[in-house]
Amino acid sequence: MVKSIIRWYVAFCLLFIMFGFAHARDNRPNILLIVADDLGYSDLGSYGGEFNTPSLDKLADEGIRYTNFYVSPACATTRSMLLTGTDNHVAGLGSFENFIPPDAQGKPGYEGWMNHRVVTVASSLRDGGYSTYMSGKWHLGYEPDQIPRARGFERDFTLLPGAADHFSDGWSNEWHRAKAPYTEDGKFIDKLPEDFYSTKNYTDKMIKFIEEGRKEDKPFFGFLSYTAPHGPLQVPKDWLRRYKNTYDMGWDAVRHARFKRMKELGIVAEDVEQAQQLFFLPRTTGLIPAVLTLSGRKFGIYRSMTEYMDMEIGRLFDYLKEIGQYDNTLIVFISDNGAEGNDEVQILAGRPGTQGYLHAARNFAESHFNRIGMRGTFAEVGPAWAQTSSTPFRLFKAHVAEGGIRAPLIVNGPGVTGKGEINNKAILHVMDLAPTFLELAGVRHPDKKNGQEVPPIQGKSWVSMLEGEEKSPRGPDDWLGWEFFGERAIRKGDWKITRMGQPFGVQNRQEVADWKLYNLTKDPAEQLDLSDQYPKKRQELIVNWEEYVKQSNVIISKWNTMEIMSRKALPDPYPEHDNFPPTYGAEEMIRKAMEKRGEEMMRRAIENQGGDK
Ligand SMILES: [Ca+2]
Repeated sequence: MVKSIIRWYVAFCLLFIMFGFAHARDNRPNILLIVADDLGYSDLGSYGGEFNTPSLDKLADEGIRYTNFYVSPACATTRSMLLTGTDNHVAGLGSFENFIPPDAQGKPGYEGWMNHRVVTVASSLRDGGYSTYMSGKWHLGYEPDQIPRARGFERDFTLLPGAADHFSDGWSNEWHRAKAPYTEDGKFIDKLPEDFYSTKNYTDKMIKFIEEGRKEDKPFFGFLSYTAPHGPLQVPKDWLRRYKNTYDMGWDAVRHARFKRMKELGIVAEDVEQAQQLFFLPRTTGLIPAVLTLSGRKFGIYRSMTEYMDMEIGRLFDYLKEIGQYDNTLIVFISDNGAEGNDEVQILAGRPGTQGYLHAARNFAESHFNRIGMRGTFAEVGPAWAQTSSTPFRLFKAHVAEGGIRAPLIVNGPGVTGKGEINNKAILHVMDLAPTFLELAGVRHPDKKNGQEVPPIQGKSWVSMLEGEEKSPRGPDDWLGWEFFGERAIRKGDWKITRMGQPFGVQNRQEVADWKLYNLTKDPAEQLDLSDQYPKKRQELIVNWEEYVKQSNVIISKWNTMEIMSRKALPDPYPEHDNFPPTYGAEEMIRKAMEKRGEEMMRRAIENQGGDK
C-alpha cells in the first residue's frame, strides 16, 4: 500500500514536470504525530490503566499497540530525536540549556538547543511538498533561528519552554524568564486569549491549520505536542472534582489492579513480576486518611488532564473524519518520557533564599488543598503515583530505568496491517519516527546543508513492519543507547545494562554503581542483576556502550548533577520585568548568601574532581 503510494507519487512528479499540472492532487498520506507529555506507560485504558481514554483506546483497537517503544527520560532530549532521527547528543541536547556541565560547554551536541547541523523531518517534508504544522510545546530553543518556523514548520502555535501554567503565560519553568514565551506562525506573541487552556487551544490551532491548508491540496504533517499531563496539575473547573475521592485508597491497590489488567490485555507477559515499590515510599496501609486523600486528589487531577486530552484527540479525529482525511492519515501517538515522579519546583527553584524559589513561592503560593488544580497553583503527583503510572517498571522520568524510557506507542493509518494487535516483539525508538515519515512520504533526508555534512539518521524506518513484511526493524545485534545526566544504559535484544548511582541517579560521584545486567524479557522491571551469571553478555553490552559514546559524541562529565545544579542556582543576570524578580528589596542579601553557598559548592566540586570517569 505504502510502496504503491510512493510509486504513485513518483509518477505524479513526472507528470507534473512533463505537463505542468499545477492542480494535480497529491495523494500521499497525511502524517499526524500526537505527543503526550510525561504520560506514564500504563495510564491509558488500552495499556491497562483505569483511565477512561476512549479516543486513544479506539485508535489502539483499530491500529497497533507496541510494548517495547523507547524514548529519552526527558522532554527536550526526546523531542530533539523525534524531529531529527539522530541521537540527542548529536542534535544539540546532550544536556539541557541550563545544566550543561562545564567540561561539555561549547562542545558540538551540547548546545542546549536543537543545533543547525541537524535537519528536521519537518523541513524535509516541507521541501518535499507537505504542509507542516505544529501546535504545543517545543523546548528546543528560544532564539528566532531556533523556533518552529525556523526549523521547518510553516504554521505554528508554540509554547517555547518545557512547561508553563496551563491557563496563562504567567510563568514558565525557565525561572529566569518572567513569563512563558509563545510563538504563532513564527512571531513571538504578547498575550494569550483570556479563556486559554493549553490542551484545548493546541487542538483548536491544529484543526485551524489543517482547515486553512485544505485549499492547497497538499498532504500535511502535523505535530500536536500537548503539555498534558505535565505539571502543574491543572484542569478546567468542571473537570476538577471528577475523581475527587477515587484514589483515597492509595497507590498499592491501584498498582496491583493495573498489573493484573496489563497481563489480561497482553501488554506484559503472564510470568513476569512487577517492580518492588521504591524503598523510600510508604505502604499505603501505614498512612492516615488525610494524607491519602490529599495525594490521591493530585492523581485524580492528573487523570482528568489525561482524559481531557483524550477528549480533545477525539475532537480532532472527528474533524478529520468530517473532511474525509481520517483514513488517509497515519496517526502516531506516543508519550515523550515516563511519568514525573520528581518535584519540579524543588529541582528548579532550589532552596529558600534562591531567586527561583522566591519566584515560585510568590507565583505558586496557592497550593491549598482545595485550590490544587486551579490557575496559579503548582502540584505534581509525586514518586508513589508516578511509579503507579509506570507499572510494571522501576522508577520514572529522568532515569534510564524502564519507568523513565519506555512509553506507550499506538500507530494506525493507511498501510498499517494487523489491526488491534499488540506487538511485543519489535524494539522501537523515537529516532525511528523521522525515517518512517520520510519513507512514507517518499522524501529523502539531505546529505548536506549549507555545504556542511548533515548527520545521518540513526533511527530505522518502520514502513516494512507496519505493512506486515517484517516483525521488527531491529535484529538481535542492534542496540540502543542512553546517557542522561550521567545515567547510562544499553538495550540489545532481551538484554539491558544500566549504570546508575545509589539510591538511584548519580547523586554523588563516589557512589556511582557499576554496570548491572537484566534480561528484560523475563524481568522487565529490572529487579534481578544477572551480572554474575552472564559476565560475557554484560561485557558485550559494555562494548556496545563504548560504541555508543563514540558514535553519538557522548561526553561523560566529571561533574555530577548536583554540582551542575548548584552552579545553576547562582543568581543569573536577569532582565527587569514587572513582578520579577519578586524579592521585595532583599536582592543584596540573597546575592551574598548565594555567593557564599556557591563558593562552598564549587570548592567541594573541585575537590571531588578525581572520582568516577
Ligand atoms: Ca515530558
